[in-house]
Amino acid sequence: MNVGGDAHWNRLVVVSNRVALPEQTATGGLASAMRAALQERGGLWFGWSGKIARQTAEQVHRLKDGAVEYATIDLSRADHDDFYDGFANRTLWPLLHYRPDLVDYSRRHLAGYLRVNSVFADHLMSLIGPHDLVWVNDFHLIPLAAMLRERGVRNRIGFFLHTPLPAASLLITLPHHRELLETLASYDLVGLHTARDRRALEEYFLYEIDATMRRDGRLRTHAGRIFRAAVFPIGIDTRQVADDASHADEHEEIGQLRTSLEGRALIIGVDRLDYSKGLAERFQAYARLLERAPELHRKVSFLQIAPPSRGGVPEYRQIRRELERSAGHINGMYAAPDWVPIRYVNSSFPHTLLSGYYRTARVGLVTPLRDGMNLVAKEYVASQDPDDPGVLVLSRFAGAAQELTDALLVNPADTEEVAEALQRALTMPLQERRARWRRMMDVLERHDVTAWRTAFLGRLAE
Ligand code: GDG
Repeated sequence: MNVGGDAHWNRLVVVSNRVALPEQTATGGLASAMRAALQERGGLWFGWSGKIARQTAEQVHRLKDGAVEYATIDLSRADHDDFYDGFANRTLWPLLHYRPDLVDYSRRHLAGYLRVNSVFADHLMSLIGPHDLVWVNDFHLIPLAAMLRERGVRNRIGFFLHTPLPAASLLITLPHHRELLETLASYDLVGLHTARDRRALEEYFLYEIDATMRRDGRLRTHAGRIFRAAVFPIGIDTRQVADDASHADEHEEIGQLRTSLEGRALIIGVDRLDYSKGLAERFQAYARLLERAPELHRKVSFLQIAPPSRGGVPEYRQIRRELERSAGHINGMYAAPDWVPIRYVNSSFPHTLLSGYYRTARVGLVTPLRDGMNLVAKEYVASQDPDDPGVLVLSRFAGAAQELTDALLVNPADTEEVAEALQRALTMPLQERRARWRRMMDVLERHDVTAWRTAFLGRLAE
């Protein structure tokens, strides 16, 4: 492929904390996007193997699959705990999701984060060819380009942040924020999901780092580094999701779900079990709906799929306990011998099944408190039956709300507003559902995941 008309850059090197190896099914949108980009032009995917070993990176595991090569390293227990559970998931994740109250900072975790990034840099150095285009993903690896530059790497290096980026006034609450965030200037291109995130980055560099904005829109730091921040909202494989959903009837499980509903309208939520997803608030809003609309009793069912994640972090264990209590409480209040208001499921399902579940649901309920994008919102829309589509109720604080303006947009903290939106969604006339769905589907067809990675790589190669 000739990205952005520049044939000079040939191989693609993708770096991310986790690598989806060929025999593993690429679960999230990110993994499948990266795999497709690598298959298209050939390249290397480097990252953590997902395994803990006696020592970090004792050896590099290499694997070749057609034009794509995989190189992964193990982490020691201490490095994993400080870097991944520690600084990435207990410091950066809550900070980037506007939760300074949950930020747990320690010098030890920061040191572990920098240590693992520098191990990544040491290994990558010898894997990168002079004409490779390097694409680093996500908040685990912010300082990687700076470390590669220190080691003499002069390739084009791009970075994509999959989370939101909060305002400078919040970013500065992180101890040593400058030491960390200024390293973003070592990339040539920093991609973000929304204009709000880009503004936050620019504001931070202009007012906290004394950078200047050049006439061509790039930022220049006082040290002379020049880089661009730009918006690339990630998309999904729209056609594939729609196709999977239209064949959903072939799966026994979809039939079983339909039968179990006995004609009730289904509301669905699908999220990693994470406090940023607003699940506790969502359960409250559903309870409020049942309270204010007794006529809906026995007529609706809410299915929340929430596969647990990051079990090594205490906040995640706590939210899990809280949700179990809340679901139990709501069912205890409203359930009847023949009706369970909330079906709360802590396991994960293959994508093909998920799209069938989405299609079965009259309402997609996606109410994160903050989300970089939120692919579930997009998958829900793409899975609908064009003749009888469901309604998306979407948080204003998901990046997806910038594009899916025909969803019913809500503030997830406003229980009353979410309950009202649910009620409206459940009673929305077919004509309005179709019109809203068509406009959202147009957006998803135009801006799918292929368009996303082509735009990012094109800009990087420019
Ligand atoms: C981060 C950012 C940003 C969910 N349950 C199952 C399952 N999933 C899949 C969904 C979807 C993906 O995982 C989740 O993506 P999201 O975007 O909703 O959320 P994060 O995991 O937090 O992703 C986010 C994203 O990166 C991309 O930039 O949008 O803002 O936080 O594709 O379908 N997949 C399978 N079984 C499940 O049970 N197979």
